[in-house]
Amino acid sequence: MIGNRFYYGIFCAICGLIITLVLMYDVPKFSFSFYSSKLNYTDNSKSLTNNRTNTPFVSQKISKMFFVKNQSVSLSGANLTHSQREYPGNLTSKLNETLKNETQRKSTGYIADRMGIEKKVTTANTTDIFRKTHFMTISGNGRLGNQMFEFASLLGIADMNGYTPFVTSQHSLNKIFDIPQTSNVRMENSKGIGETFAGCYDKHLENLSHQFNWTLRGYYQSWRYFDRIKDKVKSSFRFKERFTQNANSYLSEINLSKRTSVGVHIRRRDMNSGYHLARGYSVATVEYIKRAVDYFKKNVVNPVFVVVSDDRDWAKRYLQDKDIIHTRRGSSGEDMALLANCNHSIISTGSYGWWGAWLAGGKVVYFRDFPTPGSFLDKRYNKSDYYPPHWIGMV
Ligand SMILES: *[C@@H]1O[C@H](CO)[C@@H](O)[C@H](O)[C@H]1NC(C)=O
Ligand SMILES: *[C@@H]1O[C@H](CO)[C@@H](O)[C@H](O)[C@H]1NC(C)=O
Ligand SMILES: *[C@@H]1O[C@H](CO)[C@@H](O)[C@H](O)[C@H]1NC(C)=O
Ligand SMILES: *[C@@H]1O[C@H](CO)[C@@H](O)[C@H](O)[C@H]1NC(C)=O
Ligand SMILES: *[C@@H]1O[C@H](CO)[C@@H](O)[C@H](O)[C@H]1NC(C)=O
Ligand SMILES: *[C@@H]1O[C@H](CO)[C@@H](O)[C@H](O)[C@H]1NC(C)=O
Ligand SMILES: *[C@@H]1O[C@H](CO)[C@@H](O)[C@H](O)[C@H]1NC(C)=O
Ligand SMILES: *[C@@H]1O[C@H](CO)[C@@H](O)[C@H](O)[C@H]1NC(C)=O
Ligand SMILES: *[C@@H]1O[C@H](CO)[C@@H](O)[C@H](O)[C@H]1NC(C)=O
Ligand SMILES: *[C@@H]1O[C@H](CO)[C@@H](O)[C@H](O)[C@H]1NC(C)=O
Ligand SMILES: *[C@@H]1O[C@H](CO)[C@@H](O)[C@H](O)[C@H]1NC(C)=O
Ligand SMILES: CC(=O)N[C@H]1CO[C@H](CO)[C@@H](O)[C@@H]1O
Repeated sequence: MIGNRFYYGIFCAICGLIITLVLMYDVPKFSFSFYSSKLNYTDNSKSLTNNRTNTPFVSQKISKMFFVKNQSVSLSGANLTHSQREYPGNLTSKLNETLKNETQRKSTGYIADRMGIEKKVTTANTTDIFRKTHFMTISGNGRLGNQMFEFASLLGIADMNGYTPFVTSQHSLNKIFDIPQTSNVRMENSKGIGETFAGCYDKHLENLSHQFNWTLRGYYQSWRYFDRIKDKVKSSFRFKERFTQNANSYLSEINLSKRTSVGVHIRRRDMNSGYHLARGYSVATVEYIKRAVDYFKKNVVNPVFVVVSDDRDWAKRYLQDKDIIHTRRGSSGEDMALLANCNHSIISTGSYGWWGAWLAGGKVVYFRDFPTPGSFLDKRYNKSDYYPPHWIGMV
């Protein structure tokens, strides 16, 4: 009997030890690796969770988020119940809400690799993983000013949706700037998306489905797309060395020391054709430019006006003043760098001047009759979306 009790005791002790070991090892980890091997994921797949008992994970190969069990997943307080498989949409919309809250962003979670080995992480990792599988780019419409709007809005729209924005190294913006978001990533599963109107902020773009990579195919001419990341936009328009050098050497050549420079962009040629005028493009009047010049003479110290125009003869004929300098003709990149280097701006019509003024960053006076009130184009522009509120409209 004593022998039996002894063996029974040893048996219980061994059982207890096994149970303890199993519990210590953490059963869900086991079930995780079981499910994941069944589903045959790639080695770089990662598990993503803020609780050891929940084991959703991302497979980078197929870039979808899966949950291996029917579980209630608590991502910083947002509960989701998952069936066996879950595609990114529902989860990422929760993540989106979650990650935009700074308090929650700091909360911690767990990330597990394929073998179920978990590391404590901040939810920032969730964003990292999302960004590595969700890309957004632009198709590239129009010339420099248009493309700058497209790119700036790309940065903004990507930011709102948690995507990674990029342009290719062949994109024509890269002829003038060294765009930091340059990548030759080949998007799979890319879908094109437009906008309601070129000059109206389109709220739909704040909330794109996370099931696709996106190619933005519109013009997106509104400061509202990128206002909240304007510093990033500004630093992304990094002029190639030679444009900055040209602009600087020109500005020192004309010796503006101790003067406040006001870039004046006058666009006339293409805008002044019957077709364009009929659609609502307009050309700034001499009266408007003189009024804008007067404004700066009254409001800034010792201004000098640096005129960039596609119609220099017109500008020289109508704008004669000791404080007005008519620049030599430069390339679109050189002129943009010059305008961007001025302290303040006067713009006429079109997106090119708009961008010169935006980059310059000082006071801006714009021609309020662009687009022509009541015209076809005017109906497609919401002026309060197009012109930043602190810019000063005049006619
Ligand atoms: C698992 O993946 C490997 C490599 O991708 C593939 O060769 C194999 O057929 C897959 N097995 C199953 C069961 O899907
Ligand atoms: C993880 O889940 C368990 C049970 O569902 C719960 O008791 C625990 O508080 C959770 N831990 C965290 C960090 O959320
Ligand atoms: C999440 O689920 C848990 C358990 O079911 C529950 O106690 C908690 O209140 C839920 N939280 C939210 C925000 O719904
Ligand atoms: C998961 O949950 C759903 C509904 O809650 C249920 O219909 C389904 O059978 C469950 N699946 C598994 C594998 O438990
Ligand atoms: C989100 O969940 C609902 C209900 O579970 C499902 O019908 C829907 O397809 C899911 N959406 C996505 C994008 O996965
Ligand atoms: C993403 O977050 C924004 C702002 O918090 C919200 O308006 C939008 O609906 C969210 N998108 C999704 C898909 O939930
Ligand atoms: C952010 O999350 C914290 C913690 O869940 C919550 O207390 C706070 O109200 C949230 N703030 C906003 C602006 O949603
Ligand atoms: C986006 O493209 C990448 C390839 O660069 C791919 O791995 C990923 O699955 C795609 N994302 C979506 C959401 O389809
Ligand atoms: C975001 O999109 C989803 C699905 O398309 C929709 O259900 C939701 O209402 C949208 N949210 C906003 C804030 O537009
Ligand atoms: C530039 O102009 C200032 C006065 O406007 C003058 O004092 C200075 O000598 C000039 N510099 C050059 C290099 O011409
Ligand atoms: C004008 O711009 C130049 C070059 O960016 C800068 O050095 C100077 O301080 C600015 N002057 C004023 C009055 O803002
Ligand atoms: C697994 C992983 O990528 N963990 C990283 C999560 O983010 C923190 C902070 O950025 C890093 O220290 C971890 O290495």
